[in-house]
Amino acid sequence: ALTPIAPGAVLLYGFARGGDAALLQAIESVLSQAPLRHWQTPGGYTMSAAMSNCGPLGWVSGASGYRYAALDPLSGQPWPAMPACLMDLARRAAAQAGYANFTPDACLINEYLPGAKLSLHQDKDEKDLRAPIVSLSLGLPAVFLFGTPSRKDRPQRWRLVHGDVVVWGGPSRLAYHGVAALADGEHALLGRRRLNLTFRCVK
Ligand code: MD5
Ligand code: FE
Repeated sequence: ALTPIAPGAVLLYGFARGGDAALLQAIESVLSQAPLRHWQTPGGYTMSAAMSNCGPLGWVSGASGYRYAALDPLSGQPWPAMPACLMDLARRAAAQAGYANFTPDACLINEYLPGAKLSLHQDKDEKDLRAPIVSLSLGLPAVFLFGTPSRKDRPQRWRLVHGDVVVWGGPSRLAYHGVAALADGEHALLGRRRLNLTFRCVK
């Protein structure tokens, strides 16, 4: 089902549920090469979600700020290549939402354990803001907070479950958003965690 949740934002409910085992295997292979880690924010806090990346560019954070980098600061090596099944999923989801020829050059992998959250923020460090961001949710359900381009507006709450894909484009691309603290639970494939992958056109 294709559910519009805001102007430019489309929820593809269960879009990735069929191929989940293969997707997870590809993700675990990436994470064996570039392990999940907790970045420091520029303000000196440790993020509660753990992160890694695949593809040409990866999102990194530290005392000097946020940026996209071609090398993993932990290893000094390029990020692992984006597995074909992940690229293909992102492209098919974008096309279904009306964005033909989506070719992401970055895939950020976020891992949430119970209690982990992501504070309200905008994603605006990508060069071409006309390209959407495609996000894939796996594992435990999360409450996604979805506001507007104005921080003052109170966010709506959407429950995202295993296999859901959201395409954030148009006016939603610059909406404030976040993830509420993850509730404890057990997922058959992922155990006590949630993974979220975001596919982005950065350069
Ligand atoms: C997550 N990740 O569930 C979310 C899903 C991040 C992040 O926010 O930056 O890693 S991505 C949701 C998103 C992306 C771009 C725009 C909007 C939402 N939006 O307009 O609400 O880990
Ligand atoms: Fe974000």
